[in-house]
Amino acid sequence: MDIDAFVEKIQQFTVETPSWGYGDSGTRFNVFHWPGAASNLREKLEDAAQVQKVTGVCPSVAIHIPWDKEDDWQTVKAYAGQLDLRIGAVNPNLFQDDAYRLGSLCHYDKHVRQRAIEHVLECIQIAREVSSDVVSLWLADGTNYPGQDDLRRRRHRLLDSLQAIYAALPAGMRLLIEYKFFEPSLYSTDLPDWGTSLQMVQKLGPQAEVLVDTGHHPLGTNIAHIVAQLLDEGRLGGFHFNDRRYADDDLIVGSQNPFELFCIFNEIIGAEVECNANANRIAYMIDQSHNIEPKIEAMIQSVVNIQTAYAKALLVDRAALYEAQEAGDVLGAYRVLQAAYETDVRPLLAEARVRQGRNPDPIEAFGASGYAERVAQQRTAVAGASGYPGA
Ligand code: RM4
Ligand code: MN
Ligand code: MN
Repeated sequence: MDIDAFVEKIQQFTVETPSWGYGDSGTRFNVFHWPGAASNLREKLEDAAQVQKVTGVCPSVAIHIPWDKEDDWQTVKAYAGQLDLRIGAVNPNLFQDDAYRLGSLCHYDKHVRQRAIEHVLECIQIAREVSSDVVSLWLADGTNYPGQDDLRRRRHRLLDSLQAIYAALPAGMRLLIEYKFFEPSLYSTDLPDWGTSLQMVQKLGPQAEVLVDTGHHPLGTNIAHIVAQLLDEGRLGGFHFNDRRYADDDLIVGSQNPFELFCIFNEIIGAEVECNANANRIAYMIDQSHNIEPKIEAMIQSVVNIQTAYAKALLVDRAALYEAQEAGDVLGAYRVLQAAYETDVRPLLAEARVRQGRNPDPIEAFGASGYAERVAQQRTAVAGASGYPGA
């Protein structure tokens, strides 16, 4: 690949940042206030605009309802536009309500299920109003004890609820269904893995796809393999990128296992060069929460780490890889990947930024802008303003 083509690919590859990554968040034990952390959607969008300014590849922001709920979505849409942003995925919240103690879409009580369905329908309406084409769904549903509820009946309720939601999707809007193997439920989770999500989306129809959150698997799971299978089924809707060491740690993307991220992109680019149609409509989103690190810088660092993994995967010599694979040359094939992974792509990424008139180092550019100090002075902490769990 020549440098112009490479730079163009880097510039076209976009990543969505989450509104909730800009607000205060916490652990199970405390929510730590960060000086200047955004406390409303307007401020979150302003912060996201800084990330876009220094990276040039983050033009959209995912929102979470009701954390980001506003009365006038046209004004929100216009404000995002003024900041050179648009609203991306709309995330319903089916976990922070006392009614959902025993579940939402899978609850035994049809009134609770109906309430949850209506909330998602409201999110579909919001997505229409802000011209977003993605609604992404994560459920906290599950059980804690054997026998607590009938697992097959829960599955039937889940499918019924999802069908009611799917029926309300306008043309062109996608419903992304996220899975997570445990937490908050500890005995069974209604959408625990990619297989369950895939079965649900296949039953629903072509506008439903699977969302892979990289922090939502048992330790040791090969996520790149899951990605390959979803691509092959044409059902890989998007990602929630973050990194983890133990559970759903929501750490800076690529900070713990950058090689895993590279292997994921290797599957995607491998599919893309073979003209897999799914590979070109993946929603790349970050889902991370910062407790001890500066939020905007952490978001920029994640974007840079994603770009790095993507760039390295672009450099894989596909012909050599194919040849080695077809010859059963195990070490040769591995060395093709290793050669790409060990390439220092920082000068190439810097070149892509410079060609767009940006600072080659986005973190440095953000630091030099003085924005973090400015908002730390101007913004006052609002108690309970965070939307993040535990907050
Ligand atoms: C979940 C999941 C969802 C996110 C919530 C806050 O673990 O990752 O995507 O919206 O956390
Ligand atoms: Mn997620
Ligand atoms: Mn999560």
